[in-house]
Amino acid sequence: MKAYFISDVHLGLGPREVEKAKENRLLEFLRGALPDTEVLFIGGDLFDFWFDYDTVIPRGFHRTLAALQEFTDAGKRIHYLVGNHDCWMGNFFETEIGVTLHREPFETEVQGKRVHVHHGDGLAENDRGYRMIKPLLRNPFAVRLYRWLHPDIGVRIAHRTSLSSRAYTTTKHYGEEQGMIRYAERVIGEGADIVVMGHHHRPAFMRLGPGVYVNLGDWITYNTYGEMSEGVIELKTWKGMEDFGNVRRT
Ligand SMILES: [Mn+2]
Repeated sequence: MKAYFISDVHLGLGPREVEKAKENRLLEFLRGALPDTEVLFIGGDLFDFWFDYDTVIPRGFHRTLAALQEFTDAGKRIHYLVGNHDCWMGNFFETEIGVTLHREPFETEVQGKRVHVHHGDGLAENDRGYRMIKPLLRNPFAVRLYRWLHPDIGVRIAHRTSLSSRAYTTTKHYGEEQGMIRYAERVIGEGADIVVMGHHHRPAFMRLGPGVYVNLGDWITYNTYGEMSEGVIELKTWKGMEDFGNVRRT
């Protein structure tokens, strides 16, 4: 049985046709992985924006939601760590789909290894601005206020904000990967075996002392995923997509 890891699919990011094609790739991956999955990890930003109301969920992603449901229906666990784009999640994924939702980085044991999962946001040394904004974005009062907007209006605003937040973060990429590696070194020093992140949208696989740092890349450009079996993690490129030079296997 295997553990699979994906991150940064950003469903809903682009034009309809691009998103449909991306979701098709993701669904094919998920359906292929399902039979031998023991646990599926989602490292954040599965959606470019997500907000669930008490009675309403966003349209456009029902096929992905159903595919995830198939995992939990089959008794497979899903660990979903929210990213900076899907951090306004309510309880839909927990109560309806049955995923284990994490709002903070977490560590869990998989196949006898300590796996540490962090989305990767807020680790850049020079990103003090984002670190100040982050608690505000997650402020429960702001979320409650937002809930009162009509979904058609709220989602439109969020999409615009999400785009500007991306423009902001892409200009702030300096030092981001160094910050991630430094963080990975620290938690490996504290006993983690495998540190998994996303957010950077660039796949990476690095041995750091006794541990491994894996950046899962994204499903916008790279279509990369982690596959762990018998305690060994590999970073792979989804079939049919070009292999990238820095995607390595152990
Ligand atoms: Mn992100």
